Amino acid sequence: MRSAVFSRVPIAVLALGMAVSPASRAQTPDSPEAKEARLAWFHEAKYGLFIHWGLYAIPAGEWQGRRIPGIGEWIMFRAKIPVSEYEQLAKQWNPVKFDAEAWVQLAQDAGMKYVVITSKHHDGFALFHSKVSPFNVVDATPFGRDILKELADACARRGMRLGFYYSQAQDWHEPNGAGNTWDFGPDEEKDFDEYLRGKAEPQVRELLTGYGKVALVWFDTPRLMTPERAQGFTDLVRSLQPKTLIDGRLGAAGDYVTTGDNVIPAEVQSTAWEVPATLNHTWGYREDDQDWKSPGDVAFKLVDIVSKGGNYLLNVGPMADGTIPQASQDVLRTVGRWLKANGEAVYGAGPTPWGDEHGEPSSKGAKDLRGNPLFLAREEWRVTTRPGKLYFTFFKEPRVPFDLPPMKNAVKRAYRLADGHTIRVEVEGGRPRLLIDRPIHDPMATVVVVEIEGDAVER
Ligand code: JFZ
Repeated sequence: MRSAVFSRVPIAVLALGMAVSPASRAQTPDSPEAKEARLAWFHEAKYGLFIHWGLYAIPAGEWQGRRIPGIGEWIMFRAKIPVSEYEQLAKQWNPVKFDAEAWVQLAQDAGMKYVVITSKHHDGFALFHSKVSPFNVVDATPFGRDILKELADACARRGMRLGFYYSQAQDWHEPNGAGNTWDFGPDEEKDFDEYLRGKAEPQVRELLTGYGKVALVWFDTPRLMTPERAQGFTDLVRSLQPKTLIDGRLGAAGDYVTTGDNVIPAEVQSTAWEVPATLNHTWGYREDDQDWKSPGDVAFKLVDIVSKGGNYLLNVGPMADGTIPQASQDVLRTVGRWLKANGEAVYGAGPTPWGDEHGEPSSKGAKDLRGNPLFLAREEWRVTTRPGKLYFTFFKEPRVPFDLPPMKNAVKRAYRLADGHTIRVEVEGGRPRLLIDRPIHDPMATVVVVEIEGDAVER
């Protein structure tokens, strides 16, 4: 009998839905608890190294003597290069100076806590030994080494989290992949599911079964990605490595929001988010783009992003010989040295309890290029938090005395994070203010820690 009853019960229970014990619901990979558990390292890490590397590093922005404008990794698309010509680049691929240890060392020197590399970008070339497509670094090049294997081993040896960027939808090498209309015609007429079943899903399975622990999969440009197609990838990742994070560009909600390229929200965001950013104006290496962000700009953006609850995934585009441009290494190492002394204000830190310091919408209703209300950003200082501590990071000389934003909490003491130097606090009209020594200690950015009564700010 029970069974008969039982047969009705499951549907009823499912219908009731909520009858499932919280414990068992928490077990499902898509439960909020499981997601928060997956995100724990991400919230601690804050700062990662993005690596765009592939055949496009060979032309480096130029094709048949012509400079092809735009981001370097899109040269095949911008110059409408036929597959038959583009895949010849594989025969030239021989980055003999590639040293996975050196790359992970750079990430560590830079103060970065995770690395995400392009396992396959839109051009369809795999930087790993794929058994489902011969268009890969081991089978199609004189180099013949599995770059992701070497990087995964170096990351594992050094305790660095590794993630894989994978272009799940666009694949300009495949007749049924999205994006190559110059060889294969309009996407709408392609058998996209054949490409997903025949290449994309099997390659994601290879990445999640052959390269150790994968911290995250960074999907991108979700063209033609219906909820069903996206769910196929979600189920695949969850079934193979349940702890692996999925970014926000799969074509369905991932574990966190991915903003547009180099787009930093104006204010604090309540959900987990990450901004993918360039150090110059391209992801893949371009010989002619030497317009690098300054260390001060990178440090500001990092603290600005953390003060708004986000993560910063900052990119390098290695050259075809396997080395990372010295200029980008120098910027990253300079910020890394700053983080050695001031990392407490960044790693695992929470967003500002205030926000006025970020700026305000234009009072005159002015619009930005996208027609959104213009936001007048302020960049003098930012606040990040830990229980009982507020980290004020000054990027410009503050007005002194510096009035602390309104809070009910009493101030216990204040000091400079980098060297512990005491900062005098005075209370004027019930409002605590800091007598910060001038000029500020580190012109790139100086952090003053304010210890308060209580864990969190009470407004
Ligand atoms: C994509 C790629 O096309 C590009 O090559 C690079 O890998 C970058 C990280 O991601 O470019 C995008 C994708 C989405 C947006 C902008 C650029 N967007 O949502 O604004």
